[in-house]
Amino acid sequence: MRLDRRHLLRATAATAAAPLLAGCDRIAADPAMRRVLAQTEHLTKWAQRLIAPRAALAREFTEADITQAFRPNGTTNPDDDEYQDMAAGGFADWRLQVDGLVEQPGKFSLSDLRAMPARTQITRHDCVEGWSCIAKWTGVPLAAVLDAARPTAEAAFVVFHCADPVDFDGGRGETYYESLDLDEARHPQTILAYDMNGAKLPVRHGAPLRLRAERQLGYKMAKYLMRLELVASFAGIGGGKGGSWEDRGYTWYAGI
Ligand SMILES: Nc1nc2c(c(=O)[nH]1)N[C@H]1C(S)=C(S)[C@@H](COP(=O)(O)O)O[C@H]1N2
Ligand SMILES: [Mo]
Repeated sequence: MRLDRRHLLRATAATAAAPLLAGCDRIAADPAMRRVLAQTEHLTKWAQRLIAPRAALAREFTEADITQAFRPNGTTNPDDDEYQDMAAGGFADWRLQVDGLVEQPGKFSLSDLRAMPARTQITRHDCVEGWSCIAKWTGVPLAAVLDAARPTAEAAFVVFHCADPVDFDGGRGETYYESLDLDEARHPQTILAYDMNGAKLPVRHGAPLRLRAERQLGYKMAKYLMRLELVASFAGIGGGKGGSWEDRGYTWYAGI
């Protein structure tokens, strides 16, 4: 029997996505929903890795497909003094810190990142709230940044630390964070984007740098990046589930 990728994905996506239209906050609070998400996660990850090679590309679109008013979501202007100061200075003082389980920790300015290899992709962003938008993203492949930092043999995940304080569902002084495993981090369409639709990334969409991981749901795509931390596990980071939304019940593997 030939496995039909579309069918399987549609089946798993339907289970995972249908009840999610209710919106981010309510789902996270519902224990039944948490169980559904936990069960579906294993099926989705298993199905995707079985039928789609890990290197498979997410669909790319044309300029004509770009959504005119891309919807901003979650934080749209971080409520943080340090961030506001950097924004006022055009992010000249902003640096991306890369540390944790790496041989070469370091800091990258925007011009450092712009001098590295670049990739442009027109892709669709899917939020679990039930909306999608298409945009053109340009940035440095995360693989290139990892090559510069040289993760150690123990490193298994990249944790993305953001500037914005979490203000949903009991955020207690934490800032937004997310994570990917190293396979997903090194996927060719996983980029740290500094441009959107041919212009500087606007603040509402994550200036000066945001993650694009095109085979994952919207909440994985951390905006307002400040620090990449290479880790062996999520223990001791936030609630220990690998992301601010994961700590509130969302699945860590958010493949689409
Ligand atoms: N730092 C940070 N990143 C974030 C969020 C957030 O609130 N803070 N929201 C996530 C969610 S749920 C979505 S759908 C997308 C929204 O990206 P956009 O504002 O460019 O549409 O960002 C994701 N990344
Ligand atoms: Mo989202």
